[in-house]
Amino acid sequence: MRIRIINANTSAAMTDKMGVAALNAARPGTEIIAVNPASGPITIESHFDETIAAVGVCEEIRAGEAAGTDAYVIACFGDPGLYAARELTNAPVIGIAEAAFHVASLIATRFSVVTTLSRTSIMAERLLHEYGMGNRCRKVRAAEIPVLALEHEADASYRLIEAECIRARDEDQIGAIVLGCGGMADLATRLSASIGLPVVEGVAAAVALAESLVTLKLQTSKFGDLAAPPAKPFTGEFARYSR
Ligand code: 5HY
Repeated sequence: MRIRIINANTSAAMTDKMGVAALNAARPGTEIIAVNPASGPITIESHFDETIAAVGVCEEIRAGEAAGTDAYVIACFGDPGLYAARELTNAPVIGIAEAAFHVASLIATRFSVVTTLSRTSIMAERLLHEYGMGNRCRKVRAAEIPVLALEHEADASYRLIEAECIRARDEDQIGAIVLGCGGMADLATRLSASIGLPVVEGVAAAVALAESLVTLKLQTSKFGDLAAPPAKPFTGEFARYSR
């Protein structure tokens, strides 16, 4: 089966890292195609970034449809464009935040999220409520590092994330930690060994769930709101979406 991992930001180094994490999680024989939009924010650290990035995610779904794809993963922790993406394909589409929350809830009664910036914590909190996972999460914590620091200052970033994970373990009465950024895809094993708790990373969780849905022959429901969007004219820059 062929799974398209869509990093919603345009940092190619982060896309490559997610591709490796996805391949490590995938079953033998699963083909992983890791991509990012051609245009958009280099990182997603605001509501504005997220809104612009969602258009790029939709473009990558369209490209994936043309190439043939069995399942999609939206690899950004705000799950930008998730519902729009589901309208554009019959294949399953899984966001890394929703995958990580669900997987963590299967191995622990309560978990905490460790993300990059306090500013983006609100996105994880909003998704927890939207997905009905609010009562499973004790706390969304921020290590206070910009997303690009995960690439450029990897060692210092790791130490800050590890320190926040230790605080979560010691203060939150949790059984697991969810990493709240796609750029942390390479850190789960090392962190888990260091802090002694299961650490759930969304790219791997989403790949495993995507493979399961394909195996179960379950596709996105086209009954109701996830049916293809109604055909209509689009104007200006978005005229290419006219049908
Ligand atoms: C992410 N931003 O997963 C997010 C999440 C975050 O560029 N990729 C981004 O808040 O760090």
